[in-house]
Amino acid sequence: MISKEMAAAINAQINREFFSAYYYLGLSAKAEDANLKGTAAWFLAKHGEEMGHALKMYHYLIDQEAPVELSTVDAPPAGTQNVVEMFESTLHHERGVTRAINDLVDQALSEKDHATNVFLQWFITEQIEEEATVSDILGRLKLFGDQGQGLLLIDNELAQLAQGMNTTIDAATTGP
Ligand code: OFO
Repeated sequence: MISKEMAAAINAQINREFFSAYYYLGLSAKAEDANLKGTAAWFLAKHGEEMGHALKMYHYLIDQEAPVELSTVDAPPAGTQNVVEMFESTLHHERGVTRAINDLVDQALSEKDHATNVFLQWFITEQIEEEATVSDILGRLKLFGDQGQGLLLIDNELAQLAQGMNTTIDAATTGP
């Protein structure tokens, strides 16, 4: 059993994870609109990953017999973005999520809630990987150009990356 405060903080994070999923679905739609099929597939795979993260937390609350409180998910930002802006906003977004996960760990540690601390370590590692991947894509876009053949090359790479992404993350359990 975890504290009411810890459960509330995890419920808030569930909302952020669903927002992340929605955010990436919005970017996928923008990429579709720009005929960037690989980029759209990559953001759609991100959408699936974020849904998995939300469900992982959902199942953790259930396992801990803590109440699940679902709340309204904000709409993703409207408007058009070029592909560099899409990945810049993704990096900015993920850095915000990393701060939120770090705050959750701080809270678990301050409550001496070892179970939640251990549970959250998976998310800490995931955030490191996500930020690194997005930085890498952004670096390549800036290096090879976000237009013409360079963009086509990166779009094809993103299509391949999307195929390898673990969108079937084991969301039905709290384990890694
Ligand atoms: Fe939920 O993994 Fe990043 O946002």
